[in-house]
Amino acid sequence: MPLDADTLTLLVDATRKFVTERLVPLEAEVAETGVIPDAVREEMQALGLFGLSISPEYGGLGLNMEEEVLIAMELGRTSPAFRSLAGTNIGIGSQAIVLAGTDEQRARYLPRLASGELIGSFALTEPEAGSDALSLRTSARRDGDGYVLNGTKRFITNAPIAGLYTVMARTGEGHRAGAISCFLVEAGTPGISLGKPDRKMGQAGALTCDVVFDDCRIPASALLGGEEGNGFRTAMRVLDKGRLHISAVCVGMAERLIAESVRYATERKQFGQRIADFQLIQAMIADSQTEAYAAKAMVLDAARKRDRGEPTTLEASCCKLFATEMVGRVADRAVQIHGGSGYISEYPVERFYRDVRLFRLYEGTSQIQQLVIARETIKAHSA
Ligand code: COS
Repeated sequence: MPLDADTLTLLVDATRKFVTERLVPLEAEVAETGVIPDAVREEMQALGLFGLSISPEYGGLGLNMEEEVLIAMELGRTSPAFRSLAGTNIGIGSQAIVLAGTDEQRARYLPRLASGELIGSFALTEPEAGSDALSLRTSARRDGDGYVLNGTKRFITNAPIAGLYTVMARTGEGHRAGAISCFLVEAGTPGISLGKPDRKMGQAGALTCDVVFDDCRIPASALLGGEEGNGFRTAMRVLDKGRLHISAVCVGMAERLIAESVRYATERKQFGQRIADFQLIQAMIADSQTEAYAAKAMVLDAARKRDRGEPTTLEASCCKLFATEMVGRVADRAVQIHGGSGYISEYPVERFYRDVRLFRLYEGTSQIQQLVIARETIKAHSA
């Protein structure tokens, strides 16, 4: 059930105000310390940001995809670490439960994920299984009335603060989807240990680390949906939504970078005039604006299609490929427009330039999106 137009406008405006007045002033501090203050998390909880798309039945706001991407665009206008904290709970940190959980699993976890009391994380990637996710090695061995997990997960977003890990693990042999199952593993279960926080190029404050399972015993009730063999397909469906959400974040970030570029170009004077008056600067602004608009139109179109219940694997990958590459170009132009000032940390574009690099890597690299797009296109034309 979509929100009425007034409520949606109120929510978008409230998010924009929160981003502008509360988060933007904290960007430099979070980049420096790598820590998002607890008070900010509480304010994000109060705004409902942890439960945007989770059903009201479980305490969320129940936004459809079009509404969610509009909010994600607003959150994209600041350091990605803030979005990462809340966005994981409505995306890859909860979607497997939403899509394939039992009623009991939904009732147990979704209300606390929606409120932000519980932080979720998605544990698919491994040291030897990145793009080739099907080759993951973490095993879940049936043992008595439960399973025993062994293996290492890598670059797991929010793992250092997560209360719940959605873990894809092998319950069968071979490079095939039916060999992978999905488990809901609670933090603090004996046999889980965390690696050191990853030191990254950017996105300070968005926490990632290894999660290691060493004879970690979990109950049979941790098996998602109560059925083995659906873990990989569920993970792919989770990513179909996640890729659209990330694309929306890229649109917001591009709009912020354009705003920063215009601000600088209208203040900075060279050769006796504002650099915004030079056509070569204007060309960069025009290219960035055009590309951001194209990405926005794509994301909204794909989100509406998803809301109509149509398959959007192809569209999600098209959006992820275009929007993440687009924001990389926009960030590059933003630095160029700032000249030498764009290379020093006093201006946010230096930080955003590093932050946006991750968008082309996580939730599937650009090359994986190309592969999915080509496969889906060839399939559609061969049908
Ligand atoms: N929705 C539902 N099911 C899907 C799907 C989707 N979007 N994509 C694939 N599947 C299913 C396939 O239908 C197939 O099922 P069957 O075995 O029943 O036929 C199964 O999953 C295996 O898919 P496929 O044959 O395409 O597997 P491949 O190993 O060839 O390729 C890719 C899968 C490369 C697309 C996948 O591994 C991938 O997305 N890798 C990137 C992983 C990633 O994004 N990591 C980021 C970590 S999370 S931050």
